[in-house]
Amino acid sequence: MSWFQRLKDGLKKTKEQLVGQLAQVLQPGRRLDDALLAELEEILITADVGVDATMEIVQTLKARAATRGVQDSSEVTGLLKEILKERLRPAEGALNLRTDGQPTVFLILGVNGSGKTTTIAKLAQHLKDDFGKRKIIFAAGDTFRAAAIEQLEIWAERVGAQLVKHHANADPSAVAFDAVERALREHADALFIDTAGRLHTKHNLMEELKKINRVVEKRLGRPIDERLLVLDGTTGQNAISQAKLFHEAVTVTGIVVTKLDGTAKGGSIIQIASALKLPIKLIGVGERADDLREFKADEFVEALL
Ligand SMILES: Nc1nc2c(ncn2[C@@H]2O[C@H](COP(=O)(O)OP(=O)(O)OP(=O)(O)O)[C@@H](O)[C@H]2O)c(=O)[nH]1
Ligand SMILES: [Mg+2]
Repeated sequence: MSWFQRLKDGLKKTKEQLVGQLAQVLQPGRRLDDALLAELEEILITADVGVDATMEIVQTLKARAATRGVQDSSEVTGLLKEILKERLRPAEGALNLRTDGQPTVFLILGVNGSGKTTTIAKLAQHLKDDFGKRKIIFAAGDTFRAAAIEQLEIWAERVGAQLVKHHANADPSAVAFDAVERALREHADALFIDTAGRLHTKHNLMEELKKINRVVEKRLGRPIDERLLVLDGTTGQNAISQAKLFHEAVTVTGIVVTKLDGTAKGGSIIQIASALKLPIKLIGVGERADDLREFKADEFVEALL
C-alpha cells in the first residue's frame, strides 16, 4: 500500500467527520454568507483545529472570497484547501541527516504515552528502507518506567537495531554516553536516544533531559542533530503547552505528531503548526513500523479533504 493511501486510511475518521459536516453546510446553491462562515468555524473547531487558527482561517477565506467575487458555497472547499496548504507549508521541515560519515544522533522527547518508543522504531525502519542507513543503535534512556527497556529491546530486534542498555533506574545520561561512544567507535549511521516521559516532577524531567543533552553533546563535540518532540495528535491544546515546556528546556528541532489515526481530531496538526513555530518533521498514522513519514502539507490536506 502506498504511503498516501495509508495516510488517507489513517486520517479516515477526521476526514469522514470533516467532509460529512462540510457537505451538510455547503449545500448546492447556498450563498457564502456570514451564517455559512459561522457554521464552517464550528466544524473546524470540532476537528480540533483550535480557536485561534480557526478564526484566522475563516477570516482569510472571507477576504479571499470577497476579492475573487466568490458567492457560492460550492467553491468553499477549494478555498479551504488552498488556505490550509498555505498555512501548513511553512511547517514542513526535512530531517537533518548527516552525510559526513558521522552518526546522525536523535534525542527523542515527549510526555509518557505520546509515542516516543514506537516513533524510534518506525523512524529506524524508514531510515533503513528509504535512506540506506544500515547500522542503527538504540539507547534505552527511559530507565524510569518498568518494562521500557524491554519494550525498546523488542523493537530493536524487530527492526534490526542494536541496543545499549543499563539496569533499571540507572542514570539515563550514562546510558546515552555509552551509546554515543559505541556509535562513534562502530561508525553507526544513526543513534536514537529514548527518554522517560514521566518523573517525580516535571522539573526533574526537564533537568534530566538537559543533562542528557549536555553529556551527549560534550562527547560528540557537536550539537545533537535532531531533538524531536513527540506529541500525541489527539491532545490538541495540551500538546502545545507541553511543547513549550520541552522547548524551553532543550531546544526542540522538530515535532513528530502521532496518533492522527483513530481520531476525528486530526485537525490538531493545524493548531500545532499555527501555535508552535517549530517544523513538523514527521507524522504517525498507526502502530505499524511503516506508519510514519515526513510531513508534507499538500499531501496532508489532499488526504484530509
Ligand atoms: N494508533 C496509533 N497508535 C500509536 C501511534 N504511535 C504510537 N502509538 C501507540 O501509543 C502507545 C504508546 O506508545 P509508546 O511509543 O510506548 O509511547 P512512549 O512515549 O514511549 O510512552 P512511555 O514510554 O510510557 O513514555 C503504544 O500503544 C503505541 O502503539 C500512532 O501513530 N497511531
Ligand atoms: Mg517509551
